Amino acid sequence: MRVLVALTRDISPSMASCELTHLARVPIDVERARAQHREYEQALTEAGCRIERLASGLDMPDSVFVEDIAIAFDELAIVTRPGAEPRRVEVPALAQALERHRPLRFIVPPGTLDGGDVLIAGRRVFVGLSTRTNADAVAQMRQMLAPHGYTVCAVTVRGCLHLKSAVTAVADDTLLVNPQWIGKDVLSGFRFVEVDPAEPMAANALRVGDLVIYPDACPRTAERLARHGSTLRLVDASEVAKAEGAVTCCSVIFEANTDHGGHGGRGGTNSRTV
Ligand code: CIR
Repeated sequence: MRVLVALTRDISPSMASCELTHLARVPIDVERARAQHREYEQALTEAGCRIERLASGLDMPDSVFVEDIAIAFDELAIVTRPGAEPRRVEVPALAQALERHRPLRFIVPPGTLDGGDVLIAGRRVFVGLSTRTNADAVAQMRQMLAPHGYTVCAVTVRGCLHLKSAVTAVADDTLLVNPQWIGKDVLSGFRFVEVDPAEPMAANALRVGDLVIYPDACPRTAERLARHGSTLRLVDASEVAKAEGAVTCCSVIFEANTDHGGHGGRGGTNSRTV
């Protein structure tokens, strides 16, 4: 039976001091953020995930955004070197947690990579060149992934923090996209649902199996997705949004090993578009 693991991490008591790039700082209600994070984990459970939650700390305000620290493939996991230097303290615990599930590869200097810049579509991996992710990291990823049959394609991100602020997958063949932030021409072979122009932050959706976990703050785009045929599980993500995060950022999802024998290595095709 297919079992999914979702790695998550506690909201830090210091979340209000998070990194910010495009947003102005506004107060964050940490208790509310915690309650919303529990609801998010509940949605992941409903989608079939087993939650493995890591502890946070005062020294890691952005700890909840685990997506940026590691990217899980069927065959291996890539541990990043986050573009924001203060976030590198988040790395060791993620690496330790993932090492039980996958062989690890590490991005090394001068490479910098945030997992929010990585969109996996079967054997195609799109990597956003952003303020956090550089070409050296893309070259390192190419070397790590080529032996497993993946192609890695660098795409330029403009106007937003990460590639997945601009585009995420809502089905194997369909991407939810904000065309102001990413050119659709670089994402050939897909169908597209565009965000409602009044909701620029709406392109981040988390697809898990048949369910799309989606922020309730984007009702117009939610309607477009429903019309397209997506089954939405709405969540309130208001507090992580103030920290420039969204729904994909708060988990690292992968198939659990079924062989009880340590690392993955199932050798099949990467079946997910995430
Ligand atoms: C940061 O700037 O690093 C955090 N405040 C937000 C990271 C959001 N992560 C993501 O979109 N993957």
